[in-house]
Amino acid sequence: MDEKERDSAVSHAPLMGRRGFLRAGASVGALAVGAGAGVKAMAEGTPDPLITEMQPWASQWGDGVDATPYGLPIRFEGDVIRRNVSWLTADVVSSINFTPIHALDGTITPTGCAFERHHSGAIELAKEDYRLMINGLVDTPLVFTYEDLERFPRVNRTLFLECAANSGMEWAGAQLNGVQFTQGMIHNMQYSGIPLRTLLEEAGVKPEGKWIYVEGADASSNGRSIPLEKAMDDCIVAIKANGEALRKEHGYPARLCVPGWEGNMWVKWLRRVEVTSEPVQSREETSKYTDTLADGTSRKWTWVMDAKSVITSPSPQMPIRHGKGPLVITGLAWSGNGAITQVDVTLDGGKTWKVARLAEPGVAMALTRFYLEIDWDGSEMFLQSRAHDETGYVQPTKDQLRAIRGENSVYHNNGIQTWWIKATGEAENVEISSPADRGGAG
Ligand SMILES: Nc1nc2c(c(=O)[nH]1)N[C@H]1C(S)=C(S)[C@@H](COP(=O)(O)O)O[C@H]1N2
Ligand SMILES: [Mo]
Repeated sequence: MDEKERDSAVSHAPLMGRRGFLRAGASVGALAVGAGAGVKAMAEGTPDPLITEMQPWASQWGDGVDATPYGLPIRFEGDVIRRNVSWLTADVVSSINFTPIHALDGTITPTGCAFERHHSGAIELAKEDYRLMINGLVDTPLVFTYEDLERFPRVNRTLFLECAANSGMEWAGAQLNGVQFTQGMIHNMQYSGIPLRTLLEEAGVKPEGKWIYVEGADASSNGRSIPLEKAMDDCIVAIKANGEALRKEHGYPARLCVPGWEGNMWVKWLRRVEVTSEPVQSREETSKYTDTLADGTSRKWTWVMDAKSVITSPSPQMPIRHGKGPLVITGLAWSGNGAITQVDVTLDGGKTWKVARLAEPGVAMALTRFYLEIDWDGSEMFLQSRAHDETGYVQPTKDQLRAIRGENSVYHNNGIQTWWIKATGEAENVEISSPADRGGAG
């Protein structure tokens, strides 16, 4: 910027003059009131100093372009962070934190606050030290370096990753007071990577090959068996997320994406893909990530994350502060079986449902944002959302799930969430039996 440009930039605001500001303020206020949003109009005799007085940010230089080579959110947003649940986090290197979904909008999860789950800590693995081996029932066992991976044709795909244990603490009843904790083991990123199929075809899968066993370079290795059909269909070896290198905690320099399937299978720091004739029956698919049913038996190979939705605001961490009148209800919906086609919202605990507005048409295996704008009369509400996906599947109530699964399950809880919105605007995680379960009307 030369001196002349600087002068015009600095003098831009004052040019308008006090009367100009007043007029501008009044008309904006009138518009907003016309829209019913209740924006404080300029009350007579009490001008708003934020409008009428010169503010420091309009009379001083802002930061130069060299101040922040790689930016973080502005300090006023310092509350929008990953959090953990202390009693759940027995040890931080073998634990989990949660995405602040209550405070986000749209569908892409900012990488820096996308939840992390690791079994033996987030490792630091340099690209130069990265090797990906394909072995087992293949014609030619192969080892790829990171540079090798970069030379294969890439795809881009936006996908949600949900930990199978998301909402797992809610099986026996409402427990954690915040959508970050009840549904926050999820993130949604745009991945760039190489179809796993391409790499498997490079090695040549033998006819006896029916499964793959994938493992990571970390101490836990997090090994999982995946049917070859899925591996050849849509799995991706991702080398970028949201346009940039994967973060260390999300598996730098390469991780596996298994669209729509439980997060545990999305092996981070991917080091080996073995083609096998049978599943390996690893720890992660026998003692863990199986679902105990009401009769005490357990079922395994429940890979797909079924359709689910939740209202992110208002919610316990996002109480209504503005009183009655226009209220934006918003949330997220997703399905591991395909695109979300519809989301219903009830204000009265399931007696009556309204169809919410999808911000964009549902994208298969990615998060979908929904909104319902209402005129809140200030009375209490029992807010719930219910997702439908392209297979015709409708998200069940927690009672419907418990009828089959009992209360000893941990994983795959996709039941309908209830927020009790009080007249004060505060919200609480509660459970109510649905009218259908009570045998009542509606
Ligand atoms: N190598 C390796 N991969 C792993 C894990 C791990 O501990 N090690 N955790 C798994 C689990 S249980 C989940 S839910 C997802 C979490 O991915 P994220 O940390 O990107 O959220 O990674 C999976 N992949
Ligand atoms: Mo997980």
